[in-house]
Formats: sequence, structure tokens, C-alpha cells
Amino acid sequence: MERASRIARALERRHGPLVGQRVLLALPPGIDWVEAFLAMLACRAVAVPLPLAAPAPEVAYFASDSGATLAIADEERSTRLPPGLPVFAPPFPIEAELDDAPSKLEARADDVALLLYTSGTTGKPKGARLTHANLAAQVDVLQRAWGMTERDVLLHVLPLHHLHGVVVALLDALTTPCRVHVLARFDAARVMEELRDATVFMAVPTMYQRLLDAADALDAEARAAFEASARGLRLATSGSAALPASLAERWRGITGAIPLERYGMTEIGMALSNPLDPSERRAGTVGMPLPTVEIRLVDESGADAEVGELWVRGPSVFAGYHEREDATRDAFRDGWFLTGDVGRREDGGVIRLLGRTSVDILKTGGEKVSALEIEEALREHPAIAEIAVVGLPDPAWGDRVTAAVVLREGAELSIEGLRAWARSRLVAYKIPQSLVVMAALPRNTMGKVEKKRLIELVLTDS
Ligand code: MLC
Ligand code: AMP
Repeated sequence: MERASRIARALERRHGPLVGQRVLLALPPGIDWVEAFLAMLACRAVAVPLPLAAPAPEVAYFASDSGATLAIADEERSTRLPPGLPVFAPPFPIEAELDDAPSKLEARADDVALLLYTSGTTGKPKGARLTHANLAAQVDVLQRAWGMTERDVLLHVLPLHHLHGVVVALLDALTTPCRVHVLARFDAARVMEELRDATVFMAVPTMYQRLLDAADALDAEARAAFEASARGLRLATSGSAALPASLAERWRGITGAIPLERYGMTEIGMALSNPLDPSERRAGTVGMPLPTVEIRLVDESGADAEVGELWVRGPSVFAGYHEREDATRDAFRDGWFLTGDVGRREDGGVIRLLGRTSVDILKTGGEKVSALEIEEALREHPAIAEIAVVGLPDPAWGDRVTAAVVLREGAELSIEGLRAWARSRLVAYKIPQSLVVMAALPRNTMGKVEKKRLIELVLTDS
């Protein structure tokens, strides 16, 4: 904290007061990232963490939409920033500031601390405004529910531009406080090695799948070492996407317990969690509301029901989308946040998720992507006359982002060609992994593409 305060001071010295200013954070995960983030909080700036590999057009969008006045970025990422945006780069100039008192600014509860970009059913990603009060409420609840203590060591493998990585994992650990070991990227072999010293591990299902597949390929001795490390964990959590039962079982086969599955969303933080006690966890469910969180299941008629859209209320719920009053208004009804996830209440009040209200929201490897945003970008391709993007069920990714296209007359297109073309326009996880060329897209009488029917057609043909 001391170093972060000094960096904050250096930031203010060089760039003036940053209270309420949006500052892009484009550094690889590691100590610089953490210190820069804490320094921004100390300056009462709004941190806008960016996806590491976002291409220039996406970075330009985040910069202009957030109205960023500064970026904290390394050399590699600076090249993708809009020209003219001032950059504060590591190594941070703290030595020169040693004589200065650390920043005296104290954040206020309703200051926005984080602007996290998240995809929705309409247009481009929106910035979700999370206040200091939201973050404090969230970490307080998680620390209690998951029994975090100073003795814990968190192995951190998640990207830091999402709620899961930055709040649920990083902030939770930093404020416990406990040790955090941040890996620059997820790499199954490295994770298996580093798990040895960890007590807590948090991951998305795709990561569990990769870990378990990598473990299956090990020789007996290495596998035994990995199994001992996994068993040594006090807590392994899974979230951001549904954990397939088969994966949970494979993890139980090694550790004796299924991962603790929990449910949340950028806009609301963690809302539901299975119990800390492994024997009380129920596979395939996301547990019960965490303390302070209130939920409703609401059916299409607007009535409370046993199966319906999950509505959430509580102190972790965000302060609205950045400069999107209409979208913010649409996201709430009578003070409740409408998640777009459909759930069923089971015995004892435990919630099982059944799907989403919109076919246009997909989750690939825990990354939320908007089919409409991808369609908009790919429609520019010279070979494409019509396009519809859908998610097909996939054991590794959850949803497999698939582009169904009608080609222009005489044009040809391969999935490799499409991916290569899209790379300069979209971040990698938004780029379709499969391509289906069709004579026509299924449409209803109004001319709207029928995506559920499209998915059925593609699945029966494959
Ligand atoms: C990478 N690729 C993906 C992808 N991630 N494609 C589809 N979906 C994804 N999620 C691309 C790569 O760019 C590459 O393309 C190819 O797939 C294989 O790359 P890889 O190296 O094998 O993948 P990797 O980079 O290791 O990434 C996989 C992953 C990553 C699982 C580690 O996707 C990841 O970190 N996911 C976590 C997302 C997350 O934290 N979500 C939380 C949201 S908050 P090419 O063309 O180069 O071959 C939230 C709230 C809550 O949901 O409840 O937590
Ligand atoms: P994001 O907008 O990236 O924060 O993603 C939030 C979405 O992830 C939620 O609306 C859910 O659809 C999904 N999600 C999070 N946790 C789970 C889970 N345990 N099971 C199924 N879906 C989940």
C-alpha cells in the first residue's frame, strides 16, 4: 500500500488531480498491474482495465467510450492506444517521490472505482460502474462466506479486466489480506506446478478442463504430485460459466470434493454461492444467495415463480452503465437488477441455472460475448452477404462461437480466412471458431433470423 500511495503521488504530480478521471490500465498481470490499480484507487481515479490482447480498434472504443484522459500501459500496449492519450509507464517513478507524503486523498463510498466493460444484447460493450462501496460490500461478503484468512495463498490465473479476476480473486485476497501469486497467463503445466504452495484457487470451467486434461497426460509420478497439490487446496472455486457435471466429478475424483460453484455477473458481483463445506455443495447448482443479496425468480407475467428470470438486489449491485442512462434504466425494474439468467429454485432454496433469456449472449471460456457485436464487425467482410452468430454447445468452451453466413455470389470463405481477417478488428475470444455456409438463413415472417432454429439446423447437419 505504501508503494501504491507513492505511485499515486507521482501520478498526481505528473498528471494533476485524477479524481473521477477514467484511466485505462493496460499492463500484463503482475505486480505493476496491482500497484497501478491500487494507486488509481488512492487517487480516486476510475480504473478501466483493458483486455491484454485487444486490437487497436477495440482499444480506441474503450478509450473514447470511457472518456479516458490517461493510460497506464507498457510499451507493447502503448502502441495500440489512441494517439495523443498521455501514458504513464512502468517502471513507476517512485524513488524520486520518496520525500513526498503519500497521497492524502481518501476515496468516498460512492466514488466509482472500476469501469468494467461487459457485452450486452445491444450494440457495443458497456462500462459497468462499480463504486468503492460495491467493492467493499463484495469482498466483505466473500471473505466471510469462503473463510479467507491471512494464512491463505491465492494462486491467481484469471484475466484482470473482468470482475472474476480483479474483484472476486484479486481484491478479495488483497483486502483479506493474504498472499497472492499472480500468473501472467493461464498455462496448465505452470498452474499444476504452482498449485503446490496455494491454499485457494479460482477458475472458470475451461481452466478446470485444461488442468484435468493435462493431468491425464502426465506420468504417474508427476500426476501424483499434482493430485497432492490439488488435495492440499483449502478451496477451489468455479464460476463465470456453468461447470459441467463431468468436470466436477473428475475434480472430486482427485480431491474428494467438487469445486465450490458460485454465480455472479459484472453488474452485481457474486450473488449466489454453494457452501464452503464440501459435503453441503450440490453439483449442477449455484447455491444460495450470499449474505446481503436478495433474489427473486420472476416469470414472463412478472410474477414470482419457482422458475424464472433471476432478479437481484443488494449492496454489490453496480451504479449503472457509464453514460448509458437508457440501458441502465432498462436493466432495472423497481430497484431489482434483471440478470437475463433463468433459474429454478430447488429443495432448500438452492438455485439451478437453466439458461439465458437472450440467444445473443454467449459465454466462451468464461468470456461473455455479444452475437450482435460480432455480426456487426464481420458484416464488413467482402465475401459475406448475410450473417448470424450463434453459440453451439461445446465441452471445452461452453458456447462455441459459430458464424452462419450466406456468401456473396461467387465468393468463397474458410474459417481460417475469416479468423485471420477478424484478428485486427476483434479481440481473439470474439472471433468465431466455426463457420457454416448456408444458402439462406432461417427467418420468420418478419424477416428476423430465427436463431434457435438455426442452432437446431446446424446441430442436425453436423
Ligand atoms: C482464448 N481464445 C479463445 C478464448 N480464449 N477463444 C474463445 N473463447 C475464449 N475464451 C482463443 C485464443 O486467442 C487462441 O486463438 C485460441 O483461442 C486458443 O488459445 P489458448 O492459448 O489455448 O487460450 P488461452 O489464451 O489459454 O485462453 C483460454 C482461457 C481464457 C480459458 C485461459 O479464455 C480465459 O482466461 N478465460 C477466462 C475468462 C474470464 O475470466 N471470465 C470472467 C468474466 S466475469 P488463436 O487464433 O490465436 O489460435 C464473470 C462474472 C463471474 O463472468 O461470475 O465470474
Ligand atoms: P459477465 O457478464 O462476464 O460478468 O458474465 C456473467 C454471466 O456469467 C452470468 O450472467 C451468467 O450467465 C454466467 N455465469 C456466471 N457464473 C455462472 C455459473 N456458475 N454457472 C452458469 N453461468 C454462470
